[in-house]
Amino acid sequence: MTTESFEIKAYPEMWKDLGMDVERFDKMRLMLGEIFRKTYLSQKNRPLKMAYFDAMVAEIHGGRIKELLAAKAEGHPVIGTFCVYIPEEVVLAAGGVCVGLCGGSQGSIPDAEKILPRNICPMVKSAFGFKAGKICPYFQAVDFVYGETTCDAKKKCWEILDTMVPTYVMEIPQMKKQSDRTMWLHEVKEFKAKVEEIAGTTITVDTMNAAVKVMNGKRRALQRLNSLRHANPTPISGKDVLLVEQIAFYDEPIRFAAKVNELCDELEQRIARGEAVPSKDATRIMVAGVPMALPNWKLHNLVEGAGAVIVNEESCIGTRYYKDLMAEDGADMESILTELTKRYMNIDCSCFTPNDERMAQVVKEFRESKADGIIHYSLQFCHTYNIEEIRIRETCAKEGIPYMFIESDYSPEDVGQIQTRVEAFLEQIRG
Ligand code: BJ8
Repeated sequence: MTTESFEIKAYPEMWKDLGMDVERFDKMRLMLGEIFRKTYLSQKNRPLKMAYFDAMVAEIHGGRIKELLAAKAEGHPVIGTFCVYIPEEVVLAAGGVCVGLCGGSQGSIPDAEKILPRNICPMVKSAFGFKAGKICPYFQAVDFVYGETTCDAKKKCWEILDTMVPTYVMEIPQMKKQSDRTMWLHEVKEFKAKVEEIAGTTITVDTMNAAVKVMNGKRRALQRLNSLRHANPTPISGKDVLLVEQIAFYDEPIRFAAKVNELCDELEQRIARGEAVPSKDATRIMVAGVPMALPNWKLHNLVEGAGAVIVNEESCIGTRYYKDLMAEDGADMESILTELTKRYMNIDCSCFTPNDERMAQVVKEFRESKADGIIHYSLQFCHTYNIEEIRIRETCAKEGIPYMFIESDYSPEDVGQIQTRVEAFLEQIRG
């Protein structure tokens, strides 16, 4: 696929059947295609195996939606989620399909602001706006959505979202005491019961063990990709890895893992040849903080546009999603669910207090990725990440890690200002 021939495919008939605002959505499709061409296809020396992920973008509003609709037609529930705390293993074990519905686009925010307050996190507004404006085929295709009680913006939005699409909510503990762990196990059991009820099936030890293997396989492939990009020089751009990580949230997991592994095979060959992206002496940056939902490529584009390369995402689009696996081949449902709750309780989201594990994890990932500096990225009005930034900053100061904090949203208005700050930060690192 050449830069000129790339387009995000249109499926107006299917969109109409899904009850979407077709005319408006088609304009968004064209804009996304244009941004993708400029941001991604203009890169030099991309791995050939990125072709699959480019094709996933070309079919983002069609091919994958058709697969979801086919799964539904065969009686498999399609469940939308917004947080890596929702246990995908349980959905897979019930024969269901999980899709991440987080919003990373400015285009849907005006739809949300007609209903929600303006001064809340853009990720929440973007996701909500996609449903309110009927401009997301994934939102239209899901049978129901599962929210969670991580942050205040999300948990109060679910009440409003429920008037548009059936919305269930899972309570996520805010601390990690034994009583919180007990409560979380109870929540996971309730989640399982709800998924079974909707899927009209009973999850067995065998189906659960099989689902755990699928998810472990997917997470292992992402771990492998992340450790290969840690090579110095790095064989792949941060933008490309971010795209793969974003596609992880809507692709079919077995196929996705196979394609990530094919990409990794190519990266191993590049490393052996000493091939560098973008150049051998590029400054290496690790990004930490809030996840970047598709198509939020703003920070990566600015950092890599300034000649640096991003070598790690310590966030839920990155390592927080795949750093932990689960024990396989559990003997009975109780022990499998206990293992599952343990795995998920390792996710060090800033919604927890205290969250000391995250400080240690940030330093660990900085060292492993051989980064030269950390940019902590947060979204406007995200209180938990914006406040936790203080502790990350102090940790970096103590460890002697060059550090910068960026708080942004999805609008293009602060691009110039962030660019200036990123360039100054890179200068400071380079000395
Ligand atoms: S486990 S990070 S995916 S909640 S940025 S919506 S916290 S106001 S994204 Fe997250 Fe789950 Fe935590 Fe991960 Fe709220 Fe903050 Fe917005 Fe956020």
